[in-house]
Amino acid sequence: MLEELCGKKVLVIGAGLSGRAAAIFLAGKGAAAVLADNKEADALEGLDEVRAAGVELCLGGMPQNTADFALAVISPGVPLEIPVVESLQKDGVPLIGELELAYRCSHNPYLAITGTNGKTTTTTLLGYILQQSGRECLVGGNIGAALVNDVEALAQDACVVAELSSFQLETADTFKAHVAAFLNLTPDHLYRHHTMENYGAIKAKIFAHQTAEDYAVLNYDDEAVRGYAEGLTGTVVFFSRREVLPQGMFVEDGKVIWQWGGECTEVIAAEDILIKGPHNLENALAAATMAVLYGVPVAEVRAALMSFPGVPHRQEPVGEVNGVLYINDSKGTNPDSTLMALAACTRPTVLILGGFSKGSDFSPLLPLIKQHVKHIVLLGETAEVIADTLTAGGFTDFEHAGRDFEKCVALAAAAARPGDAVLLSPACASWDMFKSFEQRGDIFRELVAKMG
Ligand code: UMA
Repeated sequence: MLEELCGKKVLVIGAGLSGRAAAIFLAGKGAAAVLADNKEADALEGLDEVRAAGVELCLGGMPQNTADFALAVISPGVPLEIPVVESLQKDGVPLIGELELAYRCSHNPYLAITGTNGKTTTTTLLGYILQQSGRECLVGGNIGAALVNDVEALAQDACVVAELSSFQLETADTFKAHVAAFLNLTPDHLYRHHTMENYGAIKAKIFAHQTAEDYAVLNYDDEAVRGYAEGLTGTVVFFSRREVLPQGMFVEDGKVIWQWGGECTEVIAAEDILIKGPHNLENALAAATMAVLYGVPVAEVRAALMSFPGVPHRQEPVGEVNGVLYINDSKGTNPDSTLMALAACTRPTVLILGGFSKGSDFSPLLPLIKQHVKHIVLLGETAEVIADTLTAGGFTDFEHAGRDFEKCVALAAAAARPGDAVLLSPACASWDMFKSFEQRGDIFRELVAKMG
């Protein structure tokens, strides 16, 4: 593919992390790369590097004439229903995402993970298991690292561990994973995918093009995910936290068991896994299944599970001040993710909720809020919608912080008593006030450090 693109015009849509990497990569291969973004230069980062690579910029809007492009690479966060995509389609220009571009330039097998929640922890853990066992791998994708620039340089026996979002899978075409895992499916990104059926079907593309030598790893406990097993071309392997399975990875009497090919092996006692909580047990089961299928000996998987410390911004304790534990779960960007953080609460909790609106329904949070939460501070664009949901559900112990994050954290601290926790798990994306959930979590961490 790359030889064909040499000297040809390629359009890259979106000048974020993914688009900049794709444009620089394509320019390096001799293509005439044009990087387009709706934003103007002063609202964008990293343009010097892009210019230095010889990429042409088209800022403040998309190109009007698309007929002379040989290929278009669209960033994951850019919806497909925009005029420039329509124009490209009319002109017959192939459109792919950066994942597909990276895949077409790869020589190594992919171990890929999708699901609504737990992707980042599972991806990081799988990368950790492989590295601890001395296997080279590149960890990237939705986790915050474009893949395209690094895949070509990988050693022959290395693999790619990729966190994949529905946005990335939507524009995948020939992508195939040797081991692919689908962790769970709950409402998210419906403003873009419209229906759960569509959202689930896009995520299930992670199993596309697999053969019997490849593995499709599915969460048996998630009915929707389990349903995708039927008709898959890869070898189906289930993991389960709740049920003893005839084959696969499961928990029995507090022990994680791997039952495969007529052999039964105890992997680890569940309590010896360092990351805690029911959802983390599921993440550990998924990562362990993938590692074992990729050939990592069970003893090495066990050692890694005993020492993996977890991931920043996912239920990350960031400090204890005046007996109050502050927990950064900024990656709680949808109600289901926040539910998991609430399920892991062990102290009376002051909760920070709210952010960019994805049209979510917050009512499923109510039962666990009533169980664990003493007070809520509401933040950002979705504050009113959440307030209405809480009031309708009979929970009125909340207050508003507007769009002032510092005030929000101060209000939460003021409402907490020694022995309590303050949990930042907003159930919303961060984009109404922050660049990313990482930035939101980092600022939270800094504000807590200042209190101490
Ligand atoms: N843009 C346009 N026109 C549009 C929409 C956007 O020009 O109609 C431009 C924006 O002005 C902006 C650029 O597109 O400059 C942003 O592109 P992007 O949203 O794809 O962001 P990137 O920085 O390229 O990051 C993307 C992923 N972002 C999204 O999917 C929203 C990152 O996932 C990923 O880490 C990165 O590529 C590398 O692969 C982040 C994410 O929030 C973590 N993912 C969602 C999630 O986890 O819930 C799916």
